[in-house]
Amino acid sequence: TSNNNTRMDTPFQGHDQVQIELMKEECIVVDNDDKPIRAGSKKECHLMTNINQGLLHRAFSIFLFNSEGKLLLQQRALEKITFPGYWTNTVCSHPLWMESELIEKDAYGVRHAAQRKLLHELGVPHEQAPLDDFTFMTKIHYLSESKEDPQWGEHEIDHILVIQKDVTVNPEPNEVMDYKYVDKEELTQMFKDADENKIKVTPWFKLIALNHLDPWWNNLKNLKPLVEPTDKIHRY
Ligand code: DMA
Ligand code: MN
Repeated sequence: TSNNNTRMDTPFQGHDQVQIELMKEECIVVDNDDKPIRAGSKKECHLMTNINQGLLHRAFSIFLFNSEGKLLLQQRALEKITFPGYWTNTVCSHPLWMESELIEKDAYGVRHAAQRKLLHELGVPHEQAPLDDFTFMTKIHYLSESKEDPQWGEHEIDHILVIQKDVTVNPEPNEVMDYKYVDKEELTQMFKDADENKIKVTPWFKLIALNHLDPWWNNLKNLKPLVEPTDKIHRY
């Protein structure tokens, strides 16, 4: 009906109601140096019309390894508005415009958000992923349109977190349709399959995996020397 603004809102046409609701979340709009400017809705931050005018927000990407050194991947649910059905790193999301997730010191804000989303997307309880077990590694700035619905996309400064921990996984089906642990060879094979259009892999996961992942994966027990200063931002 005409007073149901959500249904009438064209960029949401054909999308999942739960995911539409989540577009009300308040993301952190940042400048090119990752300094917070203001809150911006997830909807505002992910519409290509705004992104093409330079709108940029803060994100995080978790790379969780088990004690055998295998990397936990997820396949995004078909309900996701951006990159549905794509394989990606353990969890990707956004710290929100709230006091606890805005704290910059020791990447506390993004680590706190990481705990929140590990629970929401994969059902990993907080005590299995303690704040102190996440290592902030570096920041990545990139822009990418979602091919499935090109009205939507990503333009982020992505804070990368690595954690090695055995966890119990219980996925939320509205977020995650599948998950698996991979070793390096299996991951290489996945990128080959993606090149042959047999599977889809998110653009940010691919660029992080190809440009940054190896040294981290080789040094899971000694990540500290590989941590980059917070003012270093890799631009892609
Ligand atoms: C956004 O991921 C974050 C990155 C690093 C691309 P997402 O679309 O999975 O976010 P959310 O789970 O909050 O919808
Ligand atoms: Mn985003």
